[in-house]
Amino acid sequence: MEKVKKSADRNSDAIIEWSEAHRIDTCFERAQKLKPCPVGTGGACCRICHIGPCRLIGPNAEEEAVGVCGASLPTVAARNFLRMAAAGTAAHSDHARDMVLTLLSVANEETRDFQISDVKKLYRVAGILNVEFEGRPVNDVARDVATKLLDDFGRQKGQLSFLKRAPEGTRKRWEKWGIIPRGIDREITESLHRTNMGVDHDPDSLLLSALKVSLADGWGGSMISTDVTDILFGTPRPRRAEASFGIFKEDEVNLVVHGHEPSLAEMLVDVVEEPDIVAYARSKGAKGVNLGGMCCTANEVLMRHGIPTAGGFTNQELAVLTGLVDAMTVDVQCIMPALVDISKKFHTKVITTSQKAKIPGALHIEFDEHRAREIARRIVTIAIENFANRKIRGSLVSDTFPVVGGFSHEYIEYMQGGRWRASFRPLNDAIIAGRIRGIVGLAGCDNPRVPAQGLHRFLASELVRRDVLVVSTGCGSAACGTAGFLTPETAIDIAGPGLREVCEAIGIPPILHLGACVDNSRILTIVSAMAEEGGLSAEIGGMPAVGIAPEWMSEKAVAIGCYFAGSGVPVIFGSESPVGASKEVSRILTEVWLERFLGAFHFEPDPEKMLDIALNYIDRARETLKLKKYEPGKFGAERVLMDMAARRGIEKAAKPHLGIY
Ligand code: MSK
Repeated sequence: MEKVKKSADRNSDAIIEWSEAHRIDTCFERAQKLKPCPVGTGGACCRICHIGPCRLIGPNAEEEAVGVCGASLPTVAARNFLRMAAAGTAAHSDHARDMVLTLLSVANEETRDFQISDVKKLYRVAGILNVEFEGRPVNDVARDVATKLLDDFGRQKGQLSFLKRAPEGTRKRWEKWGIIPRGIDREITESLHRTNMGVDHDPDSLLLSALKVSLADGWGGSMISTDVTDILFGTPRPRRAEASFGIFKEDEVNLVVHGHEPSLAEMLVDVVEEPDIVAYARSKGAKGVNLGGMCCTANEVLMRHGIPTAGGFTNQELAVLTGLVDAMTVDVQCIMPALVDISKKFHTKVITTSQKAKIPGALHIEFDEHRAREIARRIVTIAIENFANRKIRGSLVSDTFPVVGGFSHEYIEYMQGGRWRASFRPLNDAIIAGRIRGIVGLAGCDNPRVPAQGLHRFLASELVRRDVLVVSTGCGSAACGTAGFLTPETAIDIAGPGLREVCEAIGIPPILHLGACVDNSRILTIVSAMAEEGGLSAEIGGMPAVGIAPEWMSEKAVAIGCYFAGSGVPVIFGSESPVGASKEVSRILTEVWLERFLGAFHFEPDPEKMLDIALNYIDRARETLKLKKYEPGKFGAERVLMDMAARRGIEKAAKPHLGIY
């Protein structure tokens, strides 16, 4: 019988086999040994007070089971779900807050190690926030932008600044159902209060709050993080990079940046090239310092600098198992504490860098944006000095896959018409004509409880085969990247005929890597722009667009799913449902949310069924919009797509104005 693979990625699988042979446990073995709690999995465990924990189980649990206080199963499941959404929002938004504080300190010239890289983006955001920018010093504009964005965290009344970027129809639905978020921190606090013992017991009300707090993530924390990071470090445009464990070099110092916050990683990109640092590495017998990424910090520096990635969440321990990682910095979110133990079997230094995220046994060097370069140099020096300590050569994996990343929403607009005619018109027209069937956002984590990365790869390839344009973020992008899917050639190899034509005309892959998990906010911007462009739905709801997180595991994913569903995009999550114990809660997430917001939240572990649900939503939306029925290879009338030559012609002829590029 063929052995069931623990990871769909052949390089990961080779390292897992090596680890098993050497009796070193990784998340894959631990996932096998430690089965999920059958009560907690479906949301039937209430542990918000210490009369319990209460387990609401039994044949008629939905109708009859109650906790000691009388809380029903739907109440408990909805309350657990809201807490997940609130925690996810808190994580993204606290990351965003740090980015805004960095922008403020740059504007106030308290740090000279960072500058504003994208003044045009700063002006664009200033325009959205009604901050005057014409003729003013850049730092003054940046200070006002940062101050206004900080207000979004603590606002008590009113609404978040970026909500106005959503189409009017979408906003009206939020207003009707009372889910307009006021301030980010306020919504998180209120969610925790609501779910406290003895407060909100109405499942519908609790779930509306899950939408409200999650909108504060998507249109607040995540969108702020994306925009401010672009302002500080540059708005991404396509770059070539490499993916998988072969990025580690035998003859260079390998330093890995892992987590989510990009500021230290940005400084490291610069510092590893400093002549003194290179000379020091050479003095220790290495050819230089090779920077690589992991998880979403990787996505941030891949998108902006083409730094190679070793992969997503489930690859973090496997990177150490190569024996080639001299140091790994970890900031916040998705960092396995097991890294420290596994690193002790090798020589790798695990360096925690956030005051919020410490791990016993790790070296702690706290990042401070005011001393960014000094701290980055210290970390690189530690990595260099550790190069000579390599003792065990771990699993041998040497190949890499080419990747094209860097598709910001600004670049996607630009690539459809150049600097002077940037718009979403060609994309809308291609959808109208049936050349592109619809769009799927393939996002979220990879997971050791399924053949890791396998569901992402299956769905990505099956969707593009059926002419669905895929936009990917987070570890979904890593899964596609380490499969070699993130290249324009993928369009020729596997895309359906309509999508292939579009990709060939523009020169893009059929799977567009949009960035880190906070960059799911770019998808909100894209679907809003498509609605504004006309010809499809006038609001986000009703677009032939779906979100899928087939291997999700983080609470952040729940917040992302909720802000998509609340904005009008149906989402399908893999694995067992965290509210599966309650039929009523499952019904509200799917049927009731679909009716109210045109978005729905499904949980479906079977990837074939996920695909069917997604295509069904897309085809139903096409039908409702009275678009041409999708038939592979048969297209209706549409506008002519701009190829590169036509675009250059327009750019030469046009006069400059304040465009994005
Ligand atoms: S890192 S949240 S495992 S996408 Fe953003 Fe990956 Fe999921 Fe973490």
